[in-house]
Amino acid sequence: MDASVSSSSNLDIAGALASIVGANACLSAPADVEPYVTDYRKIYKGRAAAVVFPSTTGEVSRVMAWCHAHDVVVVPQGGNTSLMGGAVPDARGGNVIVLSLARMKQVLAVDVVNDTLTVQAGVTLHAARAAAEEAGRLFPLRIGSEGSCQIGGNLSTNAGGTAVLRYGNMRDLVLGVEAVLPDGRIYDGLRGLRKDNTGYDLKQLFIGSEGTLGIVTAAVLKLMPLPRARSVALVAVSDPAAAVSLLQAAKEAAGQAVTAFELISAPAMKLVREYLGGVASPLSANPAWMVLVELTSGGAQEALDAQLQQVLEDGFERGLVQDAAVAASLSDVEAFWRLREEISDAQTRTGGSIKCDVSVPLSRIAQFVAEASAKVLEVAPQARMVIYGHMGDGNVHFNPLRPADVPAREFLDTHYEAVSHAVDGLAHSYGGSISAEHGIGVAKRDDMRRYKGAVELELMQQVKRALDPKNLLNPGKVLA
Ligand code: 2HG
Ligand code: ZN
Repeated sequence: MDASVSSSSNLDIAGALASIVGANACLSAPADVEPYVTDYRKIYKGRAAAVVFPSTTGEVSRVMAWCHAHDVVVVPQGGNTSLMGGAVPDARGGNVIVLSLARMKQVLAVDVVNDTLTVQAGVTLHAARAAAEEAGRLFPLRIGSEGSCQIGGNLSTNAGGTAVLRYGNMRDLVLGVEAVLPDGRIYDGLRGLRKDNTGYDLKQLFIGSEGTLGIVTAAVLKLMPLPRARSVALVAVSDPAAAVSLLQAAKEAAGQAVTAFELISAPAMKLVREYLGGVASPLSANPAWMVLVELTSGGAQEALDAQLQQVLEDGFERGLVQDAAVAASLSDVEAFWRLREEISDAQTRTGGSIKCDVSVPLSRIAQFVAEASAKVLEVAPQARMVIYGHMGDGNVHFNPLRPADVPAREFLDTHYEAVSHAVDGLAHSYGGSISAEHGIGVAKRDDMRRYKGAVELELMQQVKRALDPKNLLNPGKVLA
């Protein structure tokens, strides 16, 4: 089937948009359109008449105004790394375009006095971090896809990742946003202020709303001091309860220095080691549970190493730590992190992963993991229990995986519903969230309706109608 379709009303969409962005910045041949209508896991495949690549906010505004006038649906796209199908159109086709922010990749300003970085939306997370570092500062958002994901996508999904424990998620890391509304008007909130109580904080509407209310075109990000010291250990623990106690101890001993605290189950570790070609484990045995702990500080490396050592020794004496491997060099640090960050791609490669991205209060997370595991194994006894993630902030990726001898499709068809309802339902009953950091997209849209209150859903609908009355911007994402 063709990835692109001609418009349903003989509208020359590509021609009109090419006149705004330039012929080179508008694709309409099916083979060119194909990568932009397929999500990176190749689960969602949609259709679009064209893909446009504006390079300025003015061009985005003119594209939106034209699409609004002609009832053309616009699906905004950053690095296309969404796990929830949030950045690709659906398969209906018709008058639909993808608007890619990929050409809007200018770093607009670095202000080391105000500690802010102003970027266009298409700047990759990697480039934003590099620009900050060049100025001797840290932009602290850290996620595995940093080479391809873009700041606009990070904002529109309120991205989290591995350093939320210390620095918060994207919502906490932004001071100002510029966004183009569905009718082409520009919301100019590109301010670098830490205090501004002048009415509603409208930028928050565009953060986490997955491109359904406006298209983020630029942002002012917060910069932090660049850590000078970094100490990392992979630690074997008996179970998640021991991991939580170890985290408490680490926070008491090292306070703010505790930057990351990632849980990894044995099946997750086994999978990623195989995926990476059978790399050796830094630990001598194969423990049931591990945590990857990272401390960072602006002080001396030796002092931080000693602090981590002390936390591990105390943990060992209290029976919380069974074994630990401390990274002795930068290449160890990178190798340890690789084991954690490649788990997601290892699952994508294997196929047949039931993605549950849940959060619960930290005080209940150990009990949650135990109860959810038991429930999953009741319905899918052979599933590989790939459980990992940002336990330090209460978020686990609870992703039961097909057994090696069961085809992906068969596993998903048989177990997806029961497993995801069991895990999400339990998370909800624990006062948790069914999507801690991956958003809703289309994948969790119908599930969300089960768990959100009627008033909350109605308010969301009202906000959507107020900003996008024609339902032309990323329709069907987040809300039906
Ligand atoms: C991670 O923490 C990402 O690695 C992806 O959020 C998680 O694939 C996943 O479920
Ligand atoms: Zn994650």
